[in-house]
Amino acid sequence: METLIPTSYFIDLEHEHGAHDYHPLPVVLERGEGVYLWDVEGKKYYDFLSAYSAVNQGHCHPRIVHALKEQASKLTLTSRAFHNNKLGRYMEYVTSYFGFDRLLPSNTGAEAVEAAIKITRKWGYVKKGIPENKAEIIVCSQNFHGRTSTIISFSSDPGSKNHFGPHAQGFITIPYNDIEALESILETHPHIAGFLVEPIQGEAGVYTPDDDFIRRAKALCEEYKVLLMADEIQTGIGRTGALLAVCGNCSCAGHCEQQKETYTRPDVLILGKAISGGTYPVSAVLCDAEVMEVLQPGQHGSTFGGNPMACTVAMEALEVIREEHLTQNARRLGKIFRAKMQAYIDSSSVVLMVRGRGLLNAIVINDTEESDTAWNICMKLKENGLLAKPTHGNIIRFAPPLVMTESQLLECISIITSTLKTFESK
Ligand code: IF1
Repeated sequence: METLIPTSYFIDLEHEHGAHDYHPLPVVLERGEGVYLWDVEGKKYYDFLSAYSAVNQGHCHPRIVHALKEQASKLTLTSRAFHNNKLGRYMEYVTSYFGFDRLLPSNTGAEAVEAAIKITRKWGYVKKGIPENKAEIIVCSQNFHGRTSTIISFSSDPGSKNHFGPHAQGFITIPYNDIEALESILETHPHIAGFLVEPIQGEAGVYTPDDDFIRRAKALCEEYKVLLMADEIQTGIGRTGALLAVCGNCSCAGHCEQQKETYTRPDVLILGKAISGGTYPVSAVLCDAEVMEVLQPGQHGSTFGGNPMACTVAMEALEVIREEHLTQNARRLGKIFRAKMQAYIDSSSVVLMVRGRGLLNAIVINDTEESDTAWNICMKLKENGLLAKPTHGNIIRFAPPLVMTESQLLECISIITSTLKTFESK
């Protein structure tokens, strides 16, 4: 029998030797399979965070792990100084999968957002005729697009932004879901190159905008010759019950006739997280040739961008989404989840509401942002075998892997509601 090393040992090591840039739940995980995680003491959990929607295909999906192992034993990295036999196929596969001409490969989500900002600015100068260094990009308050210095420059979260200045210029903030504010800025600011937006704001607390927000934003972008930049790093790859959150109500896993009505095609699509099934850092920027061609050799790149491992894993991970109908499963289970939670909320004093789309949902706890009620609920959920974490003080995000079955979901709903009951006022 292997000697069990206690949870505290691992936590203490991190505390003593690492940056304190997170406040994780006190659980130390060592194995994952599908919707399950196991900690170092052998306790089993349902994963209701999916590494912030990176593990849509479930932990250690056998097909993705096999692809990873195969490629790892052949060729992992060449850099872009030379070609490799996976990148071209990957570019063809992913551009066809999402319906765009060109793909820029990168590694983390923030890196892809940064690349999208560079492409959009240069498009503004070269194609729209914006005077050099005058390009502006509109963003939304309560946004989350990553942690790099440029990106936090337009964050509205003091914790993400303060004391990391001087901040980058060229960003204008409007309230989320406010079409009138967007139009007002477009009318009065001639140097706008892009509008960067999350189709659903994940970190802000799973804020779903009005159904026609993205469509109307796209129409305004067309009218004012501005690029619509959709950050689908968290909402993409089936998470919201559609291939992309900008697909609206269509639940197909590709491009179909039905989608034409509900699909709002962005000019710049930013992907990350689940594009690799959570097995390897992979992100991408997709756009049509007219936009991507502003990038010329030597003007962008990265050591690992487009490496054979990333390409191989991502193609398999996307194939799993399609072949296992995970988008459709997320749509169906999401409806069950919100209906069952609403039935509980109708007689709850602890939970104010449930909101979300597909399997990206959140509940709002009836307490202040500063309270630790949501945290305490998550601690109790952990004891009861389910892992979730608050996004802000009083909001708990629920985002299980899309491979979850209905019976597993019903068991999780039972764990969640029975745990919440212990917090109801007597
Ligand atoms: C953290 C949040 C989620 C993202 C969107 C870009 C990125 C993310 C919509 C950057 C990343 C992660 C980052 C991680 C926690 C998590 C997160 F809480 F930070 F905001 F999911 F909501 N666009 N989100 O959600 O991608 O560079 O991380 O690969 O930084 O704490 P990344």
